[in-house]
Amino acid sequence: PANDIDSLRQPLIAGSEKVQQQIIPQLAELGNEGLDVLMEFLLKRRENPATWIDGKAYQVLYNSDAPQAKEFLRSCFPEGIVPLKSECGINYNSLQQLLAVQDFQAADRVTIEKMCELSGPTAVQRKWLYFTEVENTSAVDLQTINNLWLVHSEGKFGFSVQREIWLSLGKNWENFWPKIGWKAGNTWTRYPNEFTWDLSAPKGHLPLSNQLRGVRVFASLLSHPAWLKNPE
Ligand code: UYC
Repeated sequence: PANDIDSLRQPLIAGSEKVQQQIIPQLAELGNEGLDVLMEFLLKRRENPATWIDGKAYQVLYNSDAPQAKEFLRSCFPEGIVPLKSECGINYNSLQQLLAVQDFQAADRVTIEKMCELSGPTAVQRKWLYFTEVENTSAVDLQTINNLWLVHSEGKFGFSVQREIWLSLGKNWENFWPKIGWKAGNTWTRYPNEFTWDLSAPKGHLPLSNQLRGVRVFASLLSHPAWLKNPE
């Protein structure tokens, strides 16, 4: 195992994302010494914004029973690897924890709830948003939610991913829906069972945004100035 570890450490640090993606699960299988390499890796990279590669490494540690991994996360990353910044005093720990265990369905529900919380008590009670509320939503908070999704989904899920696809299609909704797996032919994908709640889903499949009341809310979300700034 010592040899295995040494032959994996270097490409983990210096390899392409594709190489790193393959090495992380291999390290996970090597027990405590593999976990040590992943901890060292996360610490080295902590000054930089977390990427989905950091997310993969973090998830291995988060989902490990090893006491050393638990202790490491408790002392170095008690709130995960994405800074949970909020301008509205909102706590994103529950979203972070659900995404860390890849419970995308529960994370999607919490995302809808947090989006309502961001807009205030009337939206919380209503359980859905007006597009004017979305326009006034904090960019910092939207970036936090988005970064959590990105980092814990191999960069596959998140509003900014949906926005890129939407823009690439000239904002054409009818082309957009099938692309992200929300519609097939004339048939909307049925909530919740027909959606794909794992990484085999098409890019941009999650988070969901109920289209029952029209596309204006979603259009506002994808046009929000939050996506013009580089996420920190
Ligand atoms: N649902 O079909 N959706 C719900 C989606 C539509 C409907 C929730 C997404 C089409 C009803 C979420 C799609 C439609 C309810 C989503 C989708 C429809 C409901 C839970 C593909 C019928 C019960 C959160 C675009 C043709 C609630 C919430 C209600 C719920 C998401 C029906 C996350 C992405 C047009 C009847 N659907 N939704 O908002 O309000 O309740 O009656 O988008």
